[in-house]
Amino acid sequence: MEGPDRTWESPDYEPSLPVSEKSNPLTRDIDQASAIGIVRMLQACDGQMFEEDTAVKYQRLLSKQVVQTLVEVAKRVELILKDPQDSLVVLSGCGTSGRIAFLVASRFSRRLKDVNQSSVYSYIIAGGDRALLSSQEAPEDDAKLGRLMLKEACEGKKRVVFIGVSCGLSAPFVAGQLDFCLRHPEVFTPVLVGFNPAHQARDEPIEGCTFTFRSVVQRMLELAQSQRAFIISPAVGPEAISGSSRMKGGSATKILLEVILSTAQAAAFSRAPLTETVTLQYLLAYKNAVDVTYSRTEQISTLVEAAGKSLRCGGRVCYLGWGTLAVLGLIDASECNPTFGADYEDIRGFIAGGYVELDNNEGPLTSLGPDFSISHEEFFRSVLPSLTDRDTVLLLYTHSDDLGEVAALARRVRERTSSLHAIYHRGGGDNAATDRQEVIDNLCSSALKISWPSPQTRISVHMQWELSTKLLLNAISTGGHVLKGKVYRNHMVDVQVTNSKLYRRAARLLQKLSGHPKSRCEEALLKAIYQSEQLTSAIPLSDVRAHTVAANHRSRVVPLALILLLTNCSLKEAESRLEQQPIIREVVVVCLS
Ligand code: S6P
Repeated sequence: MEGPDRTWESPDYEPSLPVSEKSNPLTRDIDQASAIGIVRMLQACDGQMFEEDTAVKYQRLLSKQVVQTLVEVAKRVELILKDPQDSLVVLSGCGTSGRIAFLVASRFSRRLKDVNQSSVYSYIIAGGDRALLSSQEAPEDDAKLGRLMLKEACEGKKRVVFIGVSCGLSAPFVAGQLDFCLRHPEVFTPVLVGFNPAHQARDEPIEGCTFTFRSVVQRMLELAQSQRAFIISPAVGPEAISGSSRMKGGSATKILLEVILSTAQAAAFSRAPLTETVTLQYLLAYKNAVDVTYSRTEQISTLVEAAGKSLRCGGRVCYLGWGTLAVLGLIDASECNPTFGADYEDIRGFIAGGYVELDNNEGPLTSLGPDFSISHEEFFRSVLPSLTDRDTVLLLYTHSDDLGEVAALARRVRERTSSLHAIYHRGGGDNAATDRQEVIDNLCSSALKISWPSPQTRISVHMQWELSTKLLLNAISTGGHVLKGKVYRNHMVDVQVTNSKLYRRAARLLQKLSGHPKSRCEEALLKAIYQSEQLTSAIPLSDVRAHTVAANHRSRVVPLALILLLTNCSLKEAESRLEQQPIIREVVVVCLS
């Protein structure tokens, strides 16, 4: 059997880029693959998360040093769980990292409540709760905001374990928080979670600050020697779609945070030993979850095909879920806008019980607009009446959900579209097909049912189901958009340019695809952002923040800039080309040939 492809680990492979921004050699041709081909590529890519280190360059998820640090951090959390007075464990991040922080903090808070323990977990997401459900990329650049939100969350606390997540070791918001922790060592133990080696942390100046992400990491590395700060940054390999850290980055974040909190909680309340062996067993349980999920390649590809078909013909994909699986649906849907330039209606999530079930800090957000309507009732009211065969609906549930309710919902949806599918997880030994399950099966055109054996460790089987569901939904939304032509090779060509990281990524992509120098590519990007044939001196090249603010009101700026670069045409002509051929991949192919 062939060994894993380790091309990306070579020092000559895209040497100027950190791992999280490199393009993955495994998915170079994903844009031309069939649904099943896409799923196989994603499987290989996700498999890289658990590859062993070669002792040369990168720490990996299962590396001894990573496991050791996980144990040490869990011990700090254990201390807080045992003596929660005036103490807090804060999980924080931007975009997907903040959403996963929310998911994990909520789950573990609920667990504490169930055993009558005081709550110690809290989450912070850049941009506040609206960012749980929609793309809010600008606050990611705001280090001061990060610091203020952390300060507010920790008011009056005497001991705080702060876990800041930035997959790319790049978000100024998180750098600002870590810097704040480092300035107050009497209260804070800072922990950084990300997926690049420390020396690849971003070194770009941060507005209004004297530090960069990298300089913060350097300070942490010094303190790490005496265990006053911790860095957990294994490489998980480049993302399947370059830079799309919602995928492996999000999955690995979920794994690491859950392993820390699960082992800490087991140690605090069940006197379970907190050792490297136990921690490794937890990690391997997640590896198993990935393997079990991808053993259903054919069924996953049916779902990808259905999503692609709907998206291609202007239809929608709706995830209707229960409990935390529904939260994963909401998260996955929210990420399609910044990644693929998708409209909020293209892929939408709904959760039984709406905001009561979501249980977010700020409560119901429905007043913010139609994209914040998330309950099943809202789905019935605003989506169901216009649902047709062009649309795909996916039910997400487990055997502990109310199957009567699932069946009733399936019946109503089936009256409007035949593209109704289900993802259903059930526990070991529960193989009896209930009447209700049979009803659901008969209504659905496909049902991906996974029976999970009882886990060997204390890991909650629900957390494995969640990871499995995350992988499936990422495959469906990514695969669907690939089939729609939203990806060129393995690049997001219709990415939003709404923060400095995305702006830099867009400029790099233009250079790569057009072969033109950086200055010319930025010029084209700015023409597209400011809708201007001639750039005036009022638009200084260096003010990236102003550009990202302006880009907030524009769509398809990267495709436009690319056409400008490849054809040398006017902005007007480039726009008309895009009008005629909305499949961006096709436009790129034509221009390149
Ligand atoms: C990525 C996602 C983004 C990132 C966010 C934070 O697929 O759309 O919202 O999560 O930019 O990135 P990082 O590297 O700080 O975790």
